[in-house]
This record gives sequence, structure tokens and C-alpha cells, in this order.
Amino acid sequence: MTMDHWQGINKVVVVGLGMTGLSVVNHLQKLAKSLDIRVIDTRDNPPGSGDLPQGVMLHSGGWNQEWLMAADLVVTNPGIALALDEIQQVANAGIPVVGDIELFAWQVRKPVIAITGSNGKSTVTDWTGQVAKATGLTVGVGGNIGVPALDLLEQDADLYVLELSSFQLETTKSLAPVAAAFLNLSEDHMDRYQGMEDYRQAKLRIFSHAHSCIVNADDSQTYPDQAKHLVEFSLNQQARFSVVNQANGEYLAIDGKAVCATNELSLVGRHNVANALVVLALLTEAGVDVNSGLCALKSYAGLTHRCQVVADKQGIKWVNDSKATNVASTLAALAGLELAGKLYLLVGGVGKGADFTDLRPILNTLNVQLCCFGQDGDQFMPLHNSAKRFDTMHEIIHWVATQVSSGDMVLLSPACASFDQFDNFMARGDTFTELAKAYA
Ligand code: UMA
Ligand code: ADP
Repeated sequence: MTMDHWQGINKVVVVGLGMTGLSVVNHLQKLAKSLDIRVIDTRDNPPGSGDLPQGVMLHSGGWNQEWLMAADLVVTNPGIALALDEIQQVANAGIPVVGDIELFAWQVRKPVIAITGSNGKSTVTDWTGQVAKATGLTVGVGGNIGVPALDLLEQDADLYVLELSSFQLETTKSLAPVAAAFLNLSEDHMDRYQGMEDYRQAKLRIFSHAHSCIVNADDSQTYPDQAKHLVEFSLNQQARFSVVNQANGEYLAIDGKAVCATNELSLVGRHNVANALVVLALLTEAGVDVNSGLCALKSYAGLTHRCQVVADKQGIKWVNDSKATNVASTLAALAGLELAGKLYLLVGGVGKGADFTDLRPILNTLNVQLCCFGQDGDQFMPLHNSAKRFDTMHEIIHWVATQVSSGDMVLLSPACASFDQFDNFMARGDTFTELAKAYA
């Protein structure tokens, strides 16, 4: 246990169980058996409570301010906003409040690559991990992607690749990645932040102690406010990591030198060309020989629930993009879409306070039938004159199946979170996939 950070710490209160809280408890127990560990979760039946080790007290169904105010250290789950009164009271009393990524930073002894942004984090994280593994390294991939960072420390690794959400970065201050990337910024989580600047500043924390700060030259919002060692990537202008056109096509390039033809990438879409540039940038800046991983860069097939064709029958494509939980990701799915027939686009769910009008121009360029569902489905109704209101995805698919013909596409890219009708975006995508397969 690293003494400097843990000096004088005996009582630790973990706020919010779930995957993160459980990983924190397990980590603390391994660090020192003598720590007094307590868990608070405001939910009645918090996920993970059945797996809590013996001797760890749990207070569920509300707050326990007495425990909090007596703590030497409070560790919050990313789902708990720092701005909450209960947490502010703790911080004002001078009790340190950190998240799991901060504990990871205290402990890690190997290089870390870190990724944030509004869209593309999971894809870039997983892709970077796959390419790094192909070069022969042992790599731990985790964070917001779904494997708690602290769990990664259980196994030896040469390199860690972490996806970090703005929520996680709010409570992180010492992480010093060898290379960190801020992919892009667009409206999201406006139910948690006061505005875009607040959200951007949370994300910029990824650069606080980063050696190389990888920024998107096509999105000035990704640049830190203070001078840093910047490394730029761009689809549209000159940058260290960019695309170049040659007689035989377009290439990903480092310092203007062609590395790999973009049409050799298995992932499609312009946003994935940008994502590939970031993978190259992160690994190059981390000192990894990317040339020995180029095959893996090209063959990477992507994660499920991101623009994934789940059925392709009788000329009709059914595409699951359930991970499109904000406007920019739905725009990315629609950009450059060329169809012989009609697009049946499924949108709606929990809108998180977003403004959906940015979708209107692109919808007007498409032969589209807009199908709106879920809690905030009404907000999409004025965006296109084809818009039709449904309650559930089942109802939509049932109707769509009677309408579609060869050349059409049915696309779930809802621009919303899923929590009104599903446990998470994976469950929503799985439901769509089952329905698509049944009806296709
Ligand atoms: N909650 C309470 N009371 C509590 C604790 C949590 O109401 O005391 C609620 C919060 O509203 C919170 C929700 O429960 O939003 C989820 O908490 P959880 O227990 O499911 O959290 P974990 O299982 O620890 O999952 C977290 C991340 N979840 C969030 O940030 C909301 C997961 O990211 C992440 O994969 C996991 O840690 C491992 O690092 C998910 C996510 O939705 C995928 N992230 C957001 C996003 O990508 O947009 C940021
Ligand atoms: P995140 O982890 O940031 O949510 P994902 O890789 O899971 O990112 O992708 C989420 C959604 O955003 C998917 O719909 C995907 O097609 C889209 N997407 C992926 N990369 C980008 C990008 N660079 N710009 C815009 N949208 C993207």
C-alpha cells in the first residue's frame, strides 16, 4: 500500500455499490485488512450487495450522513454527482472525496493510456487494446467500458487502456497517462451538468498530468486551456495524425507518411477513420510499435450495439446502433448513408435534457420514416413530417415489418438513453436484435 496517499486513513466510506463500488471494496480489502470499510447506496436493492465481502457494512435505501461525516476518505461511484448536497457537505468538512480511477492512479505502476470524449470512447478503447495486444503486449482494458479499472490491477499487464467518462474524471486528480485522448465534444448528460462548459471541464481533467495530450484538430473544444504537449489528429486538415490522398486512394498517415489504406479498415463510416487515427496516435505516443499491429487495426470488427448489421434478409438491413445515446452519435450513423430504399429510423427514450433539432437538416436529406418511441419520443415528432408515434419498440417493429421492402434499412439509433424501458443500452440492443431476427 502506497503510504503517502493512505497515511492517517482508517475509515473509508464507499458511496454507490454496483460494479464500481464492489471493485473498490475488494481493492481496499486487499490493500489493508485493517481498514474500516462501509458502503452507502441510496437504492433499496443495490446491484452487487449479494457479493459484498463479510464484515463490510451496507446502508441502503438512503443516505447515512453520520457515516459520511466520520470518514477519513469517501469513494464515490461515477453515478453519484459531486454536486449533490450530501457529498458537498463532506467536501466542505475537508474530507477527501475521490473515485475509483483516483484509487487506480494511486496504485498503478505501469503505463496508462486514457480515452474520453462524447462519442467513440468504447470503440477507441477496445480497438487500442486489440492492436496493442497484437504487438505482443499484455494489456488491461477497462474503465467506463464495463470492467472496473481497479479489477484490472488483479492481473499483471504491460499497459493499461482506460475509457474514462466525465463522471469518473470529476473525482480523479492524480492520474498521469502516458497518452490521453479527448475525441470530441457534443451535448450529453445535460441532466447532470449545468451546461456544456461544465461538462467540457470535467473531460479536460484527463489532461491534468498526461504526458501526451491527443486532441481533435476538427473540434477546438477538445483543446486544454493551458499549454500542454499537444498531439493533433484530423480528418480535414494537416495534423500529425491525419489522412492523405494518394493516386490509389486514401491513407491513414503519421507525419504525412501513409500507414494504412482507409478502405482496408473493416469498420465503416468517417467517424471510424477518425477513431483509427486516435488508436495510432495513442499507441505511437505510448511508444508501442504500431507497425507490428497493423493487421489488428485493419481487421478490428467493432463492438456490438454500434452500427451493427444484425439481420440482412430479402434486401432489407436491420442495424443495431443502441449505443447511440446522444444526438452526435445518431448524426454519425446517418452521415453519408446511401440507400436504394427507405430508412426506418427508431428514435426516443430518455432525452437527458438534449436539444434534438440538430437532427432536422440531415433527416431532410434522407428518404426516411421516423419512428418515435419511449418517454421522450414526443420531442422527435416535429423533426420530420413522416414522424409517427409509438409507445414501444415492439410496436414499431410490428408495424415496420408490414411496410419494408428490398433496399430499405431499419436502424435503431435512438439518440437517447434507455432507462425508461430497458436496464441499459445493451438490453435495448438485444431486444431490437431479437425482434429484427424474428421479423426479418
Ligand atoms: N445510483 C443511485 N444511488 C447510488 C448509486 C448509484 O441512485 O447510491 C444510480 C445512479 O443514478 C447511477 C446508477 O445508479 O447512474 C448506476 O450505478 P451503477 O451501480 O450501475 O454503476 P456501476 O455498475 O458502478 O457502473 C459504473 C458506470 N456507470 C455510470 O457511470 C452511471 C458504468 O458506465 C461503468 O461501465 C462501470 O462503472 C465500470 O467502470 C456505464 C454508463 O452508463 C456504461 N456510463 C455513462 C456513459 O457512458 O454515458 C457515463
Ligand atoms: P462511447 O463509449 O463514447 O459512448 P462508442 O464507441 O460506444 O462511444 O460509440 C457510441 C456511439 O457513437 C455509437 O452509435 C457509434 O456508432 C458512435 N460513434 C463512434 N465513434 C464516433 C465518433 N468518433 N464520432 C461520433 N460518433 C461516434
